[in-house]
Amino acid sequence: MTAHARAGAQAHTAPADDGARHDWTLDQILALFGLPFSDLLFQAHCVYRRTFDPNQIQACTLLSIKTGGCPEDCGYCAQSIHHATGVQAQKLMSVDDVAAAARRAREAGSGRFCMGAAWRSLGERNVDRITDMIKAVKAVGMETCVTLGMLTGDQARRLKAAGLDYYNHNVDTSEAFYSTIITTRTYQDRLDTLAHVHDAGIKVCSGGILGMGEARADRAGMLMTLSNLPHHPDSVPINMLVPVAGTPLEDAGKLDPLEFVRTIAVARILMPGAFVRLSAGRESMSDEMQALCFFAGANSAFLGDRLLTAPNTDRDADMRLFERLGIEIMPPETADAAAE
Ligand code: SAM
Ligand code: DTB
Ligand code: SF4
Repeated sequence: MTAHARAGAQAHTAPADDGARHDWTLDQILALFGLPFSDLLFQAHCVYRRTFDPNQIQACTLLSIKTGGCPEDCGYCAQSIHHATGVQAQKLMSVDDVAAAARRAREAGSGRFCMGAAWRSLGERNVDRITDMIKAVKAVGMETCVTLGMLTGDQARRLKAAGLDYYNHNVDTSEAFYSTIITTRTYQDRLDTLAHVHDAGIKVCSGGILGMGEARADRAGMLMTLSNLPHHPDSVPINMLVPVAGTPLEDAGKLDPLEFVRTIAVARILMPGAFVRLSAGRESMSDEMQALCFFAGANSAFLGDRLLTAPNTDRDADMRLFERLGIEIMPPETADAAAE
């Protein structure tokens, strides 16, 4: 472990919520958003350095274990049956195929393997296959994350018993804007699943999407929800909308890249101990924009050719960018220690 990594890991082994606030008001968060850009980035970067090594990022790999055919109507999603996007529905993958994909990801240097299913909720008949997948990926030596839609408390406890590390369940946007994007479930449904996940002792991964036509107050509202949870999420993915033809949001328009960077910076200030992930949409970002996001406190990314259905940035291009920035990929064992 490098000295930097050691310092980062040690600083982070303090409880993630140590000294962090859970009582942010919307006005206070909007005041952060409204700072001069350099002041905001300076403040975020100082917070970042206190908790993490700013020259290391965590590498995660995504795999769609069950694609398409989802009954939910999320306005951004290629996998909803409500939108004609041309995505072919596929059955739940076999445990062997998932384990083989995890081994390839581990060999490519990834520390966390995130398995996504296009489900509204986890069906009882699939629980055993999912727990077998979790055990198989753990056996490869990777951290496990799944995102399977809504969970009951009992299901969350069974996933935990199988060794699950993280559950991804995004609030996606502010409570006020939510019903503009999704009508088939409520914001409270999302919060209930997050509570089940946390209560079962699984680490929470929750964030959202920017560029869906929301206002700055919605971006601030989303971060207020996340940072005022009883425990901050351990991972906060911030996705830039990947516009998908056939979805209601295909023409949502481009968000100002500097506003995206501001959102990363505010997330870092509000949730100092979280891995803030620069998630979907990196393919449409310039190297300079990504560099600003890393400076502002983003310290996790999906590597590999694909996200779930959308393409991701080319691995070689990512490696060249990290080299130009002097950023190392966090060794999986360091990422594990930092996440404890
Ligand atoms: N069905 C599960 C659910 O919704 O929780 C898990 C999979 S779902 C695809 C995971 C997350 O991916 C969504 O909550 C959303 O934040 C993100 N996502 C999906 N489509 C996206 C898109 N086109 N652009 C950016 N993010 C997207
Ligand atoms: C998250 O916040 N982003 C990832 C992961 N969690 C599951 C998914 C991004 C999906 C991008 C669109 C697609 O591939 O279909
Ligand atoms: Fe289904 Fe998840 Fe896509 Fe919504 S985001 S349509 S729940 S796969």
